[in-house]
Amino acid sequence: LEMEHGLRQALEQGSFELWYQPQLDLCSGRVIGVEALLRWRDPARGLVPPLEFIPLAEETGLIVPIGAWVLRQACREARSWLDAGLNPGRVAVNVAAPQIERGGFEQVVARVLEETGLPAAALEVEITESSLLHNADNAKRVIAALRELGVGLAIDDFGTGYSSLAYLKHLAVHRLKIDREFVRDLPGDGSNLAITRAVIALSRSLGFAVVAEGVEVQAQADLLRREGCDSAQGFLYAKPMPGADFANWLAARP
Ligand code: G
Ligand code: G
Ligand code: MN
Ligand code: NA
Repeated sequence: LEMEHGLRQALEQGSFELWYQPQLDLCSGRVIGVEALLRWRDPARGLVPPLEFIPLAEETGLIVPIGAWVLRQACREARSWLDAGLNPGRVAVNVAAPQIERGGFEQVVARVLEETGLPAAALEVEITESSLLHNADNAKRVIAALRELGVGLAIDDFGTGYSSLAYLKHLAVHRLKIDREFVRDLPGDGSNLAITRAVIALSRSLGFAVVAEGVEVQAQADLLRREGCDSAQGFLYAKPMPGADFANWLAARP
């Protein structure tokens, strides 16, 4: 109850911030996108990571206004990087199941794009595999509407749920994110290697781009590139950082 009060107060007082982690093309080394990651700066608790408050935000429905703030802030910051002559690629925003189930999500996205002046093609929405399956008919409708707008769609934590690639093909999905869990023990772990290979091969044959999460060492990047994975995100390249630091990081690249 105390944390719920804290979350409401954080929304009112502007105590949320977004940190950003770049995604790189595994062949060219170019930045192709950046994921926005929510943090809560609480006077008593310090910088609170999302796993400590997002479950409660989802239960209480507070994720709906928090998620709208995340979307607006990410689009605003991405617009400011474009205005500074930087090219961050697509900015990827995490979206939780209640935001989609509530109805009107596509209208919120359209309004935020209009207000911030960010081109739809510069935005990607990340939806977890499990939240997609929660209410499949509604999710399908929302995804079609986002595609109509020109917004990209990525399936987050892929491989941890039970959706089939054939089902995703049926939806207007652009990219799959291979969950960090499968990447962590590469290249040594044989079964994770088999899963990663299968996901990449099937994704490619169905026309999805693939991004691997949690890439920490060069051997993982090399293996993923060899297997045909398009892009990667992880500590090997950069940790999540505040927006101003990300703009500097981007500006310093050749
Ligand atoms: O940045 P960190 O590794 O602590 O993030 C942990 C998880 O929190 C991420 O995997 C992501 O799924 C989730 N997360 C981060 N930011 C957001 C957000 O803005 N909205 C939602 N719904 N989830 C987020
Ligand atoms: O939405 P998602 O669960 O994909 O969010 C990515 C999370 O993974 C962020 O919380 C980020 O801090 C974390 N992360 C990003 N890169 C790495 C990495 O290379 N190693 C580990 N252990 N965590 C990472
Ligand atoms: Mn994500
Ligand atoms: Na993920």
